[in-house]
Amino acid sequence: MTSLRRPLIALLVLLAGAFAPLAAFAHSAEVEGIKIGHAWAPPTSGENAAVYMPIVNDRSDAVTLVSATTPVAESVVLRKGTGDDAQVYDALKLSPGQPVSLAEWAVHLWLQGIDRELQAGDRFPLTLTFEPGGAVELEIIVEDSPGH
Ligand SMILES: [Cu+2]
Repeated sequence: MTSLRRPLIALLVLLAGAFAPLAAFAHSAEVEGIKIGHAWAPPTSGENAAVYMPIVNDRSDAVTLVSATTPVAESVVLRKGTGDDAQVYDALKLSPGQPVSLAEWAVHLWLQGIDRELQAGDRFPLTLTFEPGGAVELEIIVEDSPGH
């Protein structure tokens, strides 16, 4: 039976290799019932960048997004609006069962003091902390428009 098993093992190794990059590039996540979908950022060569994603709090209690950090920027704030009209927030409350879009037209993450150019296809880590819920690390995809 060895002759049959060997191809099977070879196939499994191939499959594992094919799926490994997907796992490494996971950019949606869940922590304690807080679900985060496709997280992305438009390309920029400036010092600031927006990060967008949908979040749904599937818990029975409200949670608050209290902080966001990334090694590519000095600081991350929550922002609504653009330019001089923009308002900045320290935290974002997420009511139970209510989907929230961190989007251009709504409150979104605003990275300040970026240390590199963000080009389409780049990826960078970003950690969100919820109370209650804890911290979750995401991989943000840099793309011109959300991929899916
Ligand atoms: Cu996605």
